[in-house]
Amino acid sequence: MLSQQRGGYEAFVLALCISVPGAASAAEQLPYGANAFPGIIKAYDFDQGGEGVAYHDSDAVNTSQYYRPGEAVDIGVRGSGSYEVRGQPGEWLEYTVDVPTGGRYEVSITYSQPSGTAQATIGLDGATSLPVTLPATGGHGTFQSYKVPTSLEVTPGRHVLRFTFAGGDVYLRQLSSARRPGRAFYLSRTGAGVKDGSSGVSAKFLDIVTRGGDPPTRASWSESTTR
Ligand SMILES: [Ca+2]
Ligand SMILES: [Ca+2]
Repeated sequence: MLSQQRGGYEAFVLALCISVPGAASAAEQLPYGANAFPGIIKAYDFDQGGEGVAYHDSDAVNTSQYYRPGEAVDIGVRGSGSYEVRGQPGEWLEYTVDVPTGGRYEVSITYSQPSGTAQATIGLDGATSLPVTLPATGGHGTFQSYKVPTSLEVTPGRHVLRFTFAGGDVYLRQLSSARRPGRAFYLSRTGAGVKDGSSGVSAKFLDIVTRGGDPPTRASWSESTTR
């Protein structure tokens, strides 16, 4: 009888441990906003999960204390009243993105950069890393949209998009995406890829070179403007 009671107690304690969300486990990365391709991703709608999981910030506080004051990411407001993330080189933000329809997507970045150029990278699922050079906008309160020259090939399903502040003094307001028309798959001796047929004679070809693994863990991207 005693052993039965003890067994019941242990089972009860075990059930308690199981039912406590997140007990003694690493922070889980979860979406904050309903981000999707195509669509607009507000910079401040980065994922939940905190430092090192959903973002990297150089200190532990949101110095401006806007919108999500409990996070370390620095969210401020300039100009028209829309919030922006104020980045420093090395900091990054991740966004869980749902993609109902796969395809090739153009990504545009709305940002401000007072003077000189800024650098950023856009990553997808820890693999793709597109370097981006952002022209100056003339002031932190002057925001512009810049279309990333290389499109992203995105499969249907859930992905994680990473924006990294790589250089400059960027205030990031949003990322927007639009699906490109006229795409077609091709196979060649050098690999499989996607042909963008929407730009006529100067059609660009995107070669995807996978580096092993199933599914591939990393990919490098190269473009040429001739067949
Ligand atoms: Ca910061
Ligand atoms: Ca901070």
